[in-house]
Amino acid sequence: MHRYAKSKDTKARLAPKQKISYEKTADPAITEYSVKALNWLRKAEFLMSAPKLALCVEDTGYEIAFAGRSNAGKSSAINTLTNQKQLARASKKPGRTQMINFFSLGNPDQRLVDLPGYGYAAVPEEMKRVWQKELENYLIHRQSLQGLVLLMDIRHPLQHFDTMMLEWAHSRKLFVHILLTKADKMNRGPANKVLLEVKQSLKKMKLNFSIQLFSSLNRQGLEELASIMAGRLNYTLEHEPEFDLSQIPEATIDDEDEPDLVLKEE
Ligand SMILES: Nc1nc2c(ncn2[C@@H]2O[C@H](COP(=O)(O)OP(=O)(O)O)[C@@H](O)[C@H]2O)c(=O)[nH]1
Ligand SMILES: [Mg+2]
Repeated sequence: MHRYAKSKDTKARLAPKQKISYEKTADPAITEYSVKALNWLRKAEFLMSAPKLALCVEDTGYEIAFAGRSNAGKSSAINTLTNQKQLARASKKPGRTQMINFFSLGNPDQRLVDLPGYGYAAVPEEMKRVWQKELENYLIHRQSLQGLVLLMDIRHPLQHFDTMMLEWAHSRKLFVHILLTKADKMNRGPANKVLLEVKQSLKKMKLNFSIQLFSSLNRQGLEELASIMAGRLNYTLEHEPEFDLSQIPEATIDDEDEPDLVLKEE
């Protein structure tokens, strides 16, 4: 037998034993900026709900909109990000959030926006058509829109509407940051595998968007998201008081979701 043609078994036995380190390493996402950004995001207050673009708050300053299929976790993510249980009214009934909801961040010129979910099968056809038109109107004409956070349930990423939205955002040169939500529903290995697969699909589609794992349940990915939000909304550290991350109380969300109801893609 050739000396290099060893069986897999032999190779494994001859491989140097890897040392596994259990030392805690600091999460690189937790920076002074992210901690202060989280503190700032806690100032979120409900501004208003608009059924259509014409009735939205004045189109000045900066805003970031949360988009995704119904039940993807948009409202929960906004609640977690702002550390307010009820701010965006995470709903157990998918399709209920049919308004464009605005939240100010201590200043009406810096806002988060909870968009109506797209693609929910149980909404009557006519209503769906009207809503899609309004969503499109908002996305095309909103001057203060600095970008989108596109949320996809980690168990069902890149469905038809998601891909449409991503390609459309790319064609309009709109910034997009993708969240694979409910990451707590999977173990770390499989979750990272999905993350890699989605990254590869995006690359194939020539979509150069940032992406991360996120969970409102255990707050995974919170600091990373906070930093990105603050950066896009032009938040700066000047005149910010000292802040201690450990003083943020644990956020809680409604227990389990109802996945079967929303998996139907038309
Ligand atoms: N396990 C888990 N469930 C979540 C998470 N985020 C949201 N959910 C649940 O998913 C359902 C839909 O969430 P919601 O925020 O209302 O979604 P939206 O329709 O996109 O606004 C609710 O039952 C939430 O409790 C998460 O990170 N982990
Ligand atoms: Mg919602």
